Amino acid sequence: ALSTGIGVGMAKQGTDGTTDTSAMENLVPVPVDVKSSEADYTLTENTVIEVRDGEATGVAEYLAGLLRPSTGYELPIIEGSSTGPDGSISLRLAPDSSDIHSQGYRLQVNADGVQIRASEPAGLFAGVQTLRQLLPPAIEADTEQSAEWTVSGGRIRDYPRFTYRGAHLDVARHFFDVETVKQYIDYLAQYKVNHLHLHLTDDQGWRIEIDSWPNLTDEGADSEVGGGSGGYYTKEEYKEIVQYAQTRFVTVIPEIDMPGHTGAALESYAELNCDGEKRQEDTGTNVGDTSLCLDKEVTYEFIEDVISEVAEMTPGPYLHIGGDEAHTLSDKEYNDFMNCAIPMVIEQGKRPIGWHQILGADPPEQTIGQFWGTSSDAPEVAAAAEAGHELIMSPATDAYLDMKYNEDTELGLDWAGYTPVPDAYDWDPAGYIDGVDESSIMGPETALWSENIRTLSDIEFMLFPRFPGVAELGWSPEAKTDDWDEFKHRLAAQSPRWNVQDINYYQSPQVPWP
Ligand code: TNX
Repeated sequence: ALSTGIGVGMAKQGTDGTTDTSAMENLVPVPVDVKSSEADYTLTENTVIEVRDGEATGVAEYLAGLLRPSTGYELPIIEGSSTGPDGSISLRLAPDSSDIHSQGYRLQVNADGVQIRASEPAGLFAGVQTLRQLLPPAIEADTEQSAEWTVSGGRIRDYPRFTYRGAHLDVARHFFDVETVKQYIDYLAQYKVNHLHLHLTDDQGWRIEIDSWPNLTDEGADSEVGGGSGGYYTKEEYKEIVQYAQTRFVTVIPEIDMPGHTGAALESYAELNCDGEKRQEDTGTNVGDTSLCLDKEVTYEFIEDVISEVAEMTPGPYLHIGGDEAHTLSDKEYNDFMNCAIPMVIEQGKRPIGWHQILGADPPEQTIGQFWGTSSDAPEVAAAAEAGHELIMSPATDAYLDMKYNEDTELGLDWAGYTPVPDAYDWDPAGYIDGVDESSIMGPETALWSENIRTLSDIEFMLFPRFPGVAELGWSPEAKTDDWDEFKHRLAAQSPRWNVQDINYYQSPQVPWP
């Protein structure tokens, strides 16, 4: 590989003038520190994956799972210190290196092999995602390819700007099966995003089995926007998603939206309605016209049961209780309700998250607000941050990937405006809201609402190419993420991989595709 000719605003080119898709200069997210060299390593049928520590074996297996199908090589995982005749990929946990951030890693490639060092398995995993991009795009194939499996030479030192990097998926408006969610998780992992927020309940469907309230799924799950058949995750399936995510160092955050957006629960149980009658099935896209009945004791028994069952099947530290668009309630009613619900989450040992309206209830300091506003002028949110609340940043103008790219986009919505590809990248998670300090920001999170998103292919179209941009804002240093004209070349260099992965991405004319 060449190491010259890299100017600002120009991705690295190969000798034939085309973008060198696997150059160290073209990584997304861009690492903290990169020094490329000419000393490439070539993977062969003799390469071994070497781990020094049992704790690294899971990551080694994941890596082998990525490399074996396309290379057709055996790539045995060997514990201890041994090198194959043609070198090895070595994954090393170095707990003594206090200079490595818990999610960070160091990667070194020379003619003898590849070494990834980290203080935690999560860091090794991030390093593996980097290694993946240093190989030719054909590495993404799921069948054997004939290629020269060259890894670009050099050294990388890398760690995230924000420890929290999230992606939300609405499985309520349209239901997505376990396989689709697993694929979504894989896209997150590919771009070093480490939290999956599942919007599990809404007016149009209840998507998670709750033993103590079986009608939620017996009656409340068989619908979706447009009248489709819906669906839900059994507890076993939910655990399968959680475990799959764990192998990719992704934490699942379940959201049970309340007290609004509860039409599916109100349709399942008459007693949750103030008038004692079951609500009609909802297959439309109205928002804000449903609420649990706040005057009934059974409502609080219901949320306590649901919160405790969801907490019990969720190993991650967070539980999201929605709290958006409860338009039928007064501020006092809403705040009183939240001041009952939030302690229930804390009681279950989870940290509560809510859409940023929840901060208006003046909840305990550990409550996290997820900002979904459209303006930098949000004094209530700034005041809550000042009072100690942390924020997850999902501004609808930039991070709502259900917004259309432009007026010609068929999928998606436009209530927050259009979000062309540069806009999803041209913002700063820590600088969006006036008067909020970076120390209050946990990190960015993309949202993907599914009013008219029905299939994996639809998901891919809205995600790519915007999602890798937001993922980079979450991972990479601020000083390296403020130039769309530089980023667009690295983004373009990802597309040969997406082609091999068969991702249905939007071929925006604003990206200089190779
Ligand atoms: C607003 S954002 C909503 C959702 C919709 C979304 C569509 C938020 C907290 N609530 O109910 O699906 O807009 O973009």
